Amino acid sequence: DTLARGTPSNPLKAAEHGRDNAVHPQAGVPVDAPDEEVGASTLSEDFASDKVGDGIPEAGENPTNDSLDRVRVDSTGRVLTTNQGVPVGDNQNSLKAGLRGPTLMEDFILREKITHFDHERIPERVVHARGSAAHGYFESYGALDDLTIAAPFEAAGKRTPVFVRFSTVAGERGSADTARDVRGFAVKFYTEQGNWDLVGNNMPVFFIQDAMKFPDLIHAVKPEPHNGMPQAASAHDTFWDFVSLMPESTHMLMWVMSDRAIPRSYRMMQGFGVHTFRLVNAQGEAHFVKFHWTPRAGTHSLVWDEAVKLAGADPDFHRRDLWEAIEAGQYPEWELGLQVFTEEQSEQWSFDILDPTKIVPEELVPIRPVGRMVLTRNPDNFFAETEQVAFCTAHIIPGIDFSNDPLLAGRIHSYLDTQITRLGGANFHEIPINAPIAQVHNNQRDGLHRQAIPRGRVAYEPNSLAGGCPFQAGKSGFVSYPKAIQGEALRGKPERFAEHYAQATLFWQSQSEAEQDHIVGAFRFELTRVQTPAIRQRVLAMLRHVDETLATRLADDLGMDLPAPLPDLLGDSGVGAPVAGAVQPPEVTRSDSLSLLDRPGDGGLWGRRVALLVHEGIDGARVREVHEAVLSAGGVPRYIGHRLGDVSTAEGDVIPVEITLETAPGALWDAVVLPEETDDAPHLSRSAQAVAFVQDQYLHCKPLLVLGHDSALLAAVGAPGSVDEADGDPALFFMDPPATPEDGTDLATVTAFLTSLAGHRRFEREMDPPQR
Ligand code: HDE
Repeated sequence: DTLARGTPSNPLKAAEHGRDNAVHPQAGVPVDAPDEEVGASTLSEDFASDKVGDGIPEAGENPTNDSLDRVRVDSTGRVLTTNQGVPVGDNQNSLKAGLRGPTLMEDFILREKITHFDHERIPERVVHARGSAAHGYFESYGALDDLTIAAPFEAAGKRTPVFVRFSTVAGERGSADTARDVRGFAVKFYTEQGNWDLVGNNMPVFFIQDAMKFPDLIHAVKPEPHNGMPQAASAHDTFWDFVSLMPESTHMLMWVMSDRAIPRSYRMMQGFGVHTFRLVNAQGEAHFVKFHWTPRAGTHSLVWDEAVKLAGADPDFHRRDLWEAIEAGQYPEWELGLQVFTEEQSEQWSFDILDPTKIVPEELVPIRPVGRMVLTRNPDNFFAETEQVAFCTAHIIPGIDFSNDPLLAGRIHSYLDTQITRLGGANFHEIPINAPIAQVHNNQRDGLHRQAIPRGRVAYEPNSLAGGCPFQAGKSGFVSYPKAIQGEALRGKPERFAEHYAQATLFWQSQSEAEQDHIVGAFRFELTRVQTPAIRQRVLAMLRHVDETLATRLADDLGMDLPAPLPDLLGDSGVGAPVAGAVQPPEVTRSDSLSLLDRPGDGGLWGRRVALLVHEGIDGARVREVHEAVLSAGGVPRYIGHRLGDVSTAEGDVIPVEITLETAPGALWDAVVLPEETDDAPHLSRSAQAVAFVQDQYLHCKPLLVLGHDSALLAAVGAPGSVDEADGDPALFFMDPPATPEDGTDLATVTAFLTSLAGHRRFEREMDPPQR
């Protein structure tokens, strides 16, 4: 206890608590409700900090810190020891019989060190191996008594500590972040009623309807077993072979081929619980619920060419982005929303709410905002926290319950089971990052690596020798919702699971023109990599059920004729058989909320990265003013040049180059600021690196700002090179030169540039399909 409160064994850790953590989540204790309007972000005024801000909170106030502080280690000023605490005199040389003689068996120091090293690795997660995580809190907007007794929703302003891990699915632990893939969005709530894990994805539906097919799906998407290729990619035969034989995957394929699969940042994607869950209130009444996380920074994506280049330029792109935002005190934030509905309502719908390949359109059930989640602290240690955290769908708390979704049922088993292999035994709940802040008392005993030291002779219940303790909680504990169950044991699917295309069509029809272009491009890329023509044909045959324009465009792009729609192609072989009987028409055929553009964010820059290209003789005053404007708008400006070192400005002082064109190519930046450059005085337009840099910025539809009326560099990449030619490009800005030397910088143009940057990309510039 003395260690846990106030004196963490790592005193440096306190310095990593951000300002927003000053009000710590205390288990069960509500904090004052935020003054501002419900849902309004406090972020913009709240990230005044070098690394951490002021108002450093007492370590240990956050209840998750108690368990973590107990095991934190800081070696500052300490002597090096063995694992038994024996001080080590020489950590350079093994013990030998004579300086040139054999090393001795008795060198227990060498043997302990090497043995430990030999066992450093644990199996990676079979899926979602690549991920990044952070600590933070969930804050409830108000009491949800009418719906649930779940602890996080108990009172307005109540904060519950969370640990959140984002991930890709298919790639191995060391794969690149920007692969086209689903993203995991897993949240562990440490409540005083135990841990609740909401293990979701950034897409609201899934490929398959039944857990029975999960190993098949994953075997199909993972590297092919004979040659171990390709890494972190669905663009290969086995994946498309499988999904084209499983028409139920059509809806999810639309999401995975959309820009959602290449997010700009973990901070800029939605999260979904996917399955229907239940909320249960104090009266034992249940409602169905779908969980939605919506980012304050808006939903924004990369373009594919950029994602490919990022995989080389910085495979840690998303990991770094999350880490740096939190270190800078610019805390990522999401709003939690619920879609709540009754069983009776859901019985009327054309789709089954137990089918995880379906959404409940927001037009049918609007989203009710209930709280916000803010991530405020990076882990101390990647392995101890991010790698060892164990999320389990089975971890629910009183007030929350499952539905009969058959995919969810398989997950309830799988997550607990997989940790036993991955974390080496049944006691993984004792690993500090997994330990609940609620106390654990039961009669489970022993197992590998047991930490707890249960006292007394009683390890059974009922007992009299320990006064009956630990005793059952009865009605105040978790009580399963008494759902009615009927029917025979049989293998099969409910009727409404049979329709696979209506919501895929809904998704397609709800996308903007640019998003539709990107979907066609993604299918084309993936299917071009597929080697077996019959598989391409089957995918096209499937897409004919989604939209004829989509199928025709794709057939065109692949140089193929349109095949007959899928069921004919599959014949009687089964899985793709046509839907029997009349299908109820969909309630909703277009939903703006399915387009990324529907959630542009709050207009902030949210740490977007801006490159300021500098060279010898640059207009220093001007570039510094833009630097300042980007910084104060919440962006991250960097001076970038050919080589490290200083460049002299026209005014005679210097600007230090922070990073080079070679180490930080165009894909790494959200926008670029270019020097004024005429044909007579070329600075950068003769540099291959600068040309490639600006070409990517331009073709990836990012905002560009020129510090004058001319840019020979832009002209060199085929873009409008002067203010007179730039008409009609909404993301290309040329600053007016000062009329007199005393005139200041053209700040109106800088502001327009920054507004464009907050709006992310302008796809008017895109050349795929080719411009007319
Ligand atoms: Fe998972 N999934 N999954 N999954 N999943 C795992 O658990 C599984 C599914 C998701 O950051 C594994 O601890 C089955 C849907 C996330 O640590 C494993 C089925 C959704 C994470 C597993 C599904 C997810 C996992 C691997 C179908 C979105 C990463 C390691 C029946 C709602 C959590 C582990 C983290 C991880 C099984 C389908 C999300 C093997 C059997 C649907 C975010 O247990």
